[in-house]
Amino acid sequence: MKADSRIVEAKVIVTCPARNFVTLKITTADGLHGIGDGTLNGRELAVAAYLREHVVPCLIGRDADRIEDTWQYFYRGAYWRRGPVTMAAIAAVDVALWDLKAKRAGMPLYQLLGGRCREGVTVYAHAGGHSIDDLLESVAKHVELGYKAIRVQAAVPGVPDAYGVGHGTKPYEPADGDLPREETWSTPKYLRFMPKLMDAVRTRFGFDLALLHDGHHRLTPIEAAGLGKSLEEYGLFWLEDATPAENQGAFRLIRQHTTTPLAVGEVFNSIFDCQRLIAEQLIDYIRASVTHAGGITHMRRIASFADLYGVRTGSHGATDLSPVSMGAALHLDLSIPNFGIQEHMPHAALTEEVFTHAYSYAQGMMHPGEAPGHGVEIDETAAARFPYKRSYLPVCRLEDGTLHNW
Ligand code: KDG
Ligand code: MG
Repeated sequence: MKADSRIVEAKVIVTCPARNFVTLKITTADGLHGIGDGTLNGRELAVAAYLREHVVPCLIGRDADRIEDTWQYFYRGAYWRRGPVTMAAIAAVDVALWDLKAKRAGMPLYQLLGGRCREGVTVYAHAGGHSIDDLLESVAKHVELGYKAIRVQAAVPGVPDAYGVGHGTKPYEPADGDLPREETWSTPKYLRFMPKLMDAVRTRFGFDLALLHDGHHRLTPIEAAGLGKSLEEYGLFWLEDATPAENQGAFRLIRQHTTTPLAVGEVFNSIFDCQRLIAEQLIDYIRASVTHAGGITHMRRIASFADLYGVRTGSHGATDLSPVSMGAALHLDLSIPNFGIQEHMPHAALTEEVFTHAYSYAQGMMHPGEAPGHGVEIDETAAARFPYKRSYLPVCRLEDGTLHNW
């Protein structure tokens, strides 16, 4: 069949198999298709409408092979640049086009991106517990599964809702409210508890295991500096999102006080969100993701820029990024020189009924597989069985009722 890469259809699929996902499926005149993820947790329908109302009409008739030009068309051409909704929509288009191009070439995406730089993608898992003992059991389970890097989070004594701990026996899933649930937080209690937690984990598991921790934006810069300092002896792989990063200069203060490696960026949507953080070497890992930072095209730019300054990638990979995002991320991770680590939070069984994938996990590493494209497909009939369900992330308040960063 003669290749004809004109786009004839672009469909937005919203589905909720265990949680909400927004998928864009682009089909070309010669019958090939590619899919991209545009999921923005708690704001899914904003991206779906942006795609349907403003992007899809411009896609029809365009040449799917012109990936960079299409990226520029929707970024530069729209006049209104950046922002999570815009950049997730651009990402959905971009990843679908890379998927299409790799399928057309008959090769896995990582080959098109330059080939592999390593044997596989080292991933970190999430361990969490309602107490330190509970957390240690969760770490032990993940060690048994072969993980060499583990994020540790536990309930903080006296704090009803610490970040990263599931409710009851349910797996951790924060977007659980028809309206935002309100959580309560105490920074002093958390700061007193953290060295005890790390000490318990190191005492039981030694220093070979890479340990990560997510502060989830709850600290001021000076509090974050203190935490980094108090955890230095435990040799963390990284301390994540220690303080909000709208003010990139805030990280200078943390850096001046501690050698604990710093990771930030899961909420970033543009290279300009991390320009200063990277150029001034204020962080060690950039956590931007393919879905929230403009797709493979923009993530490659961020990674190349980071490489100039010795900053490595550590992409966000929570379950609110669809398997399409995970597939695309793994191809990127495999193909760039300055890959650091990839987050791996396995999707629910229901999610995997809708999304099939070529990627796999074994012994602490993932591989994107050898299927042409990014290797992830959506079963539209299965997707239709799970209609959208409004779900919000929680909001967070301090003990005196002040609204805080969740
Ligand atoms: O949408 C919010 C989640 O993706 C976020 O809370 C997960 O912080 C997170 C992480 O590091 O995976
Ligand atoms: Mg995080």
